[in-house]
Amino acid sequence: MAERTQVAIVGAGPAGLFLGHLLHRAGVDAVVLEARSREHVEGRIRAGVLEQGTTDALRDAGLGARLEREGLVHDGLRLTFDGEQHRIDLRALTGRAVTIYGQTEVVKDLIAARLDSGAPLHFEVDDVRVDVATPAVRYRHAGVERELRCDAIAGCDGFHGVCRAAIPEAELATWERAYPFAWLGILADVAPSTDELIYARHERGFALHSMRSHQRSRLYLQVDPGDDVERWPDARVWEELHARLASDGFALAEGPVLEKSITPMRSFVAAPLRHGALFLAGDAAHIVPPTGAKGLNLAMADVLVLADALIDGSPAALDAYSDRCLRRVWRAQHFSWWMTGMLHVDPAGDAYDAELARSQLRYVTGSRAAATSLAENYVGYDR
Ligand code: RFL
Ligand code: PHB
Repeated sequence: MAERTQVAIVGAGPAGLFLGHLLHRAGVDAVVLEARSREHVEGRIRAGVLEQGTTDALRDAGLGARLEREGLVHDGLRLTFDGEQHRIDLRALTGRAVTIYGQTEVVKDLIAARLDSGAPLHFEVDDVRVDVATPAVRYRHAGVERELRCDAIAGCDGFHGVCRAAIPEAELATWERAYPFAWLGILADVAPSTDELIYARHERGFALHSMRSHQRSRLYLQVDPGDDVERWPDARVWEELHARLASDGFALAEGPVLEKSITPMRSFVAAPLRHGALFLAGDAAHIVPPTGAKGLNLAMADVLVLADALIDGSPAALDAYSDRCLRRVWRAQHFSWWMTGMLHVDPAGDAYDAELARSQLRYVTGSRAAATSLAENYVGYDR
């Protein structure tokens, strides 16, 4: 069966769904194709921090109602090291703040908006094949072979998707960094023990206290990349969190663990983001380690630029897409790599590495200039 649309969007993560939403509002037809089920996509626990630019964009696109009610606005964050907690006042240093609102909630809002609008969104599609020359996307849905002809293909299918692989290797430059650690994350049914996120560096490794609401805490621990959740029973996770987050006056409350998983950490960039009629956006084109809370925000920023280019439709606008995104992408790459190095313990590192990290932490918490640099990157730097 053959269909036609203006933009074929592969992937219903935040990038694909937000792009579909922006195009629909501008009267551009698109079909969103997603490999997984709606339940799976809505249940995946991932990012939690939205930059002000991201929340502004969601509001401008008519998606602000629940975000406004349930999002937690944070004017600062905490850095704990050597058993002391320090505050970075994001608002005072930059005039901006971040909002804690789970990626799952963003995705639920976007799916609800798309289904309400009646615009096409197909879950559980199989065997997606991208034909950049025609251009078309071929796939199977409910056992039926389909062809979607289009003017443009948006590759929003994440790091493990098929779109990036449709670009000939010789046409794509890639940059990559692997890290000798991973994050074990838990979602706990307990009120957060802190009113702002705590990023901690401890000699036993990194820890992060984040949250999803006034009742739900999200916490992370640096673990070995080869580690297994089976080796991390709840009691061991809490013991390690107590040790690494410890500081004067801070007490960590425990609660039932609702979810536990291990995520590897990687930095990756592929460029250019355009190959003929195919445009890559979000994790399909670039990955950052989560320490800087940038991945979701970068995906949303790409898509804002891509939607404008596709709506404009001129060769100049489409040509400018890749370079316009890559400036921000590389700033976020550097910031995420830098935060990761400062806050984690490299198992192959030595005492010299540890002293450099501690010195850097003293500098960013002691110097207004250094704190401002961290803060302006954390809230989102887009120039
Ligand atoms: P996604 O979310 O991976 O969505 C891609 C979608 O494409 C589908 N797909 C396909 N569909 C059709 N055909 C195929 N062949 C397909 N192959 C794949 C997938 O099923 C999926 O639905 O990419 P997108 O939209 O680019 O969004 C990127 C973000 O998800 C990601 O950058 C963030 O989650 C990263 N991240 C964080 N980002 C932040 O901005 N702030 C944070 O605080 C933050 N914390 C995190 C994070 C990521 C984490 N993990 C699990 C990697 C914390 C963690 C632990
Ligand atoms: C989260 O709440 O999941 C989270 C917060 C900050 C990060 C990464 C993840 O840097």
